[in-house]
Amino acid sequence: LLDISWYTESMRAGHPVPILERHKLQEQHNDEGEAVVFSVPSFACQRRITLDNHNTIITGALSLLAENAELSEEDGRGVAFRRAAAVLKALPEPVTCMTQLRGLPCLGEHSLRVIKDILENGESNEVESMKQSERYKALKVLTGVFGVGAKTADRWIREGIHTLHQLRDSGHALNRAQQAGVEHYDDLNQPVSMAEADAVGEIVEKAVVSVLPGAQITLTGGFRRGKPSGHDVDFLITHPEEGREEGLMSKVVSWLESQGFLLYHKTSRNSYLESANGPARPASNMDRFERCFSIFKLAKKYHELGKDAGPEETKPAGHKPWRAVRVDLVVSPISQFAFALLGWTGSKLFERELRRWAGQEKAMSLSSHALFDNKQKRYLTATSEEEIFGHLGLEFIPPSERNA
Ligand code: DCT
Ligand code: MG
Repeated sequence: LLDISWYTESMRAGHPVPILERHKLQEQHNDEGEAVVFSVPSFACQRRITLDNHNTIITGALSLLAENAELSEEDGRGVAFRRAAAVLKALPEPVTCMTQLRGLPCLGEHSLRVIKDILENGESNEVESMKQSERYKALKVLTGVFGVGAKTADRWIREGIHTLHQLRDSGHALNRAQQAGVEHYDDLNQPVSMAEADAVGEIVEKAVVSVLPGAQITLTGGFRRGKPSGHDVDFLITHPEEGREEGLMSKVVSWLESQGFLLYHKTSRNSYLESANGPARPASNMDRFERCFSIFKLAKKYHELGKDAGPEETKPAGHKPWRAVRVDLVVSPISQFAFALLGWTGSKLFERELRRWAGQEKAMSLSSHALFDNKQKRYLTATSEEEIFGHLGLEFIPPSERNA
């Protein structure tokens, strides 16, 4: 017989219980007769993960370990910690003892040790000392420069460069992206608000309809998932008539540049999902799918002028009437739009897990261009995200619940 008092209690306390979990949770007591043993499906794309998280101390610690692994180019370890964090994010209430975690997927020995430490001592020793380490601090500072990845940062650290001052004094030749990154360092390391994302959206919309009437833009990335802030603003651009989007990116970029909105831009063929999945897109569309990494010059609103960074002001950037904001633009033909939308909405782990699900459970290859059925040897088309989840045999998860 099921005891679901924990469930009604958390509902009463205003904690939404993920729908998918509701019927999958084994509502039971542990030996002490109190806490619930949780149950969570193995793939993050089977879970509904909203932004309200009942285990922020644990997920924060695991995310820091993931970040540190990624910055040290240990991607396997990074993914393992991300997966562990995403399991904790799915729990309907705070964890109080280790027995509640029995049988949960993706919790390796290392993650369990960290969780135990937090439950017993309120924080993780390992994470606290990592945060204080010179190497971690230097990696954060250097990879905080737009255009600097883990490899470059590591090389510089081995040369004794730990700060921006030391980088400047080192005489290293920086590429165009890195120069822009150093120049706009403070702005780019300050989170972008939803209001700023909207302001950028208005500009991009104006650019897009000016150069191609009928073209449409969609806000993707974290803001589409309902995040209140982000490190950049992501947009997907398309046109309802197949083929009309060809050549659109360069026109949009020229318009933005002529109006003085761009501090930096670099356009490339989009390819971030291809390497892991092979040729999961029709070759004929290769040259149509473009991505532009840019830095916008965004005018500050009247009330923001003079106050600059707000209450926690660290380094006043003078009273300049604008700030630099990272913006990613992607153009997709309408035939691939649903795949592009799903691929660019994230989160990164949710996307990774969707692709892993497709490959391991369905013998399909998913990218932000297409879905290929390896058994039927054909592409499965879709005009909506719902259809793609359907092809994959997954319950549809709306963007606000993809915050794995
Ligand atoms: N994406 C992905 N894999 C990558 C890069 C991007 O799946 N290697 C997808 C997932 C999110 C989306 O593109 C946008 O990427 P980001 O802007 O890096 O992520 P975000 O969720 O928007 O995070 P933030 O709010 O910090 O911008
Ligand atoms: Mg983003």
